[in-house]
Amino acid sequence: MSAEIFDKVRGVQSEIEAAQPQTMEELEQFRIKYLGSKNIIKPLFGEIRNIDNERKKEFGQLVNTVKEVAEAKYEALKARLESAAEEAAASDLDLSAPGEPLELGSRHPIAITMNRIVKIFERIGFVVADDREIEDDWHNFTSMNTPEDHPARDMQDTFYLKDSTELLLRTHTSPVQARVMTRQKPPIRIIAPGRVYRNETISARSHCQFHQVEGLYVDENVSFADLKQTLLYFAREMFGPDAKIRLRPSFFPFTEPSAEMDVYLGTATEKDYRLTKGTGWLEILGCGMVDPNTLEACGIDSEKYTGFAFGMGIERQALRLYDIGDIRLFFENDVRFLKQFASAF
Ligand code: 2NL
Repeated sequence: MSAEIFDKVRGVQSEIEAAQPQTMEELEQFRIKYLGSKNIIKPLFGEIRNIDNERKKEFGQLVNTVKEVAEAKYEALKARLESAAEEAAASDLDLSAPGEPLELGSRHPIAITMNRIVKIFERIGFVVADDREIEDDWHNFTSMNTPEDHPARDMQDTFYLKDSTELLLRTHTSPVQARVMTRQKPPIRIIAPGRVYRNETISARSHCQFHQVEGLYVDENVSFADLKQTLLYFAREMFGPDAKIRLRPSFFPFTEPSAEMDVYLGTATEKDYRLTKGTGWLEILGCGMVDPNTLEACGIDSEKYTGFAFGMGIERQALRLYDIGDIRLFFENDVRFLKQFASAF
């Protein structure tokens, strides 16, 4: 009786050793038969009760060996079939095929325009200043001589952070300059480009986020003549050597006197006629002499120092530069729009 059962177990072992699964499917059949939950080795362990006592140990070892042989064979076959599959996949690789093209990005038209403006001022000694977009009420409004009841401070016009009357999204880059003035003594000659926010209904002409470049020059004896000459230089660099400018009286809380500057484009082309509403003049920035209240708020002696400041919106100039009809295109990031702008900046 014992000998017969021994032979049966050895038969299973030979069967395992002879098996030649060629595919993952055949290997799975092998696994189910010898290692699965209903495998044919398991019941062999039960046969031990039919074995003569003196051979029980030998039998147990034999069945264990068969089980180990099945496990080892399965692992080896699995590794071999997997690496064969990888090799097959690798042989599909055609090293002579042309590579995927590396798409080169391009600058955003707002960045191109902003960089152009910044470079013009850098050439005459202005240094770029940068700071946070989430500002406090003091740096955005109070230091800028903007009274409590000014409409710009209204919840309707400015984005305040949730549950806060103190923190807001800056409405201009002036707080960057306020921060420089509070920590640095004159002479100060800085340019502050950046993103700003206003709570406005989005349309083709206006958006709740836009970009600004502001400039500030504070020193002894800075005059309105310095402001005017600096802006004339800017207009000639930006619009060509024949550019003409005019200053119209205006009002800003943070400057006194204040002015708005127009550049003469003429009406020769249909585009210039349309942009200037037939006048030839295009409004491009606001400016003025820094209000003494603003200098004092930022810790600068307004008896000793004076300064000029100016601010301009970028979107409107970019719309003009590239003849774009809708401001929303700047913020949608549609690649078909963006890839039309190439620039060295
Ligand atoms: C506009 C007008 C302006 C300023 C911005 C300024 C900054 C400091 C002190 C005083 Cl730190 N003024 N900035 C001055 C005049 C006009 O912007 O229409 N911007 C789009």
